[in-house]
Amino acid sequence: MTAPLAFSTEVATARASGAPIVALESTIITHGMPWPNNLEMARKVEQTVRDAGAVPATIAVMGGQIHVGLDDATLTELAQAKNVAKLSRADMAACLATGNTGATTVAATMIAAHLAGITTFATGGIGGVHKGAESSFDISADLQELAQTPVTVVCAGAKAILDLPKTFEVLETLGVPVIAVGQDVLPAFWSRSGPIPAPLRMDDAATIARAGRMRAALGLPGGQLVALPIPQIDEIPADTLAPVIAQAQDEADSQGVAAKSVTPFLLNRIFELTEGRSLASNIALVLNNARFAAEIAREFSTAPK
Ligand code: PSU
Repeated sequence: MTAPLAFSTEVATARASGAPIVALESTIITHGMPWPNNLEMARKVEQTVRDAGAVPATIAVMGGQIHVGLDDATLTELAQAKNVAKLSRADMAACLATGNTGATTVAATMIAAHLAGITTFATGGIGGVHKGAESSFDISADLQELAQTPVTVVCAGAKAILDLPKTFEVLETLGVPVIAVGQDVLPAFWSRSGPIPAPLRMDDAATIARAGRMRAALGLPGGQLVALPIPQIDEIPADTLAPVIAQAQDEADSQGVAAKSVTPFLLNRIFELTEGRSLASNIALVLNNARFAAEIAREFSTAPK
């Protein structure tokens, strides 16, 4: 049995010619943003990748296949679909076996991208260690995936709803290179900077691609996490957001929100409490990440093998 991959025409053509491809996830569409902003974001992010000289491959599970690249009709259908599963490493094969529809998180998108030979992936923010994890044990499978699957993931940091110091401690323990772009502190998703020093700093796409190839040459498993700060005009300062995040977290705790529902619940409450400002920032940072991921993908594709 081989992995059931289904490529869009655009992605199949890019694979045949060795053109750079950027993987994109679908949980951000189905669970991370409200309709119809989610579809608008998904289309814009694909166009941003094209404008930057690479081919977008949005990934989702449908009809027993891992779709790598979605046409506009499928993207539109997915963006409006209800009860879509949120897939990570644990449930991807089960979703394929049952023929259900599933959106891929960072972890599942990395698995699919690697199967498809795609080196670079753009998202908004990875999952991580949730606040209160010392009693809930809620740690995203995204972190383990970064430790074992060789894909370079471009994000704007881990989402600021998480316990950021613990998230980066775990990444360090797992041996994941965490690279801040152009600054010495890690960006914090909606905000350009946070209190955590960057473990590594690189200022250009070529160096990041070279480091990725070097990791493979050393026989080290796993990927790289690239943390690109949100553009200044789109950021929400961390101290403006802190009380909003705290309120959303309190509500999640008192309502007993757990497991896979925590991140979508918090993102939605922060959207409501900021009257949409958090969503505008989230979209801006995803577009910024997509553009930089396309640059990295181009560096990977032009480098001598
Ligand atoms: N980036 C965003 N919004 C999102 C996500 C990323 O801007 O909703 C998704 C990704 O799919 C990531 C998931 O894998 O959030 C993390 O979920 P959890 O904390 O349940 O692991």
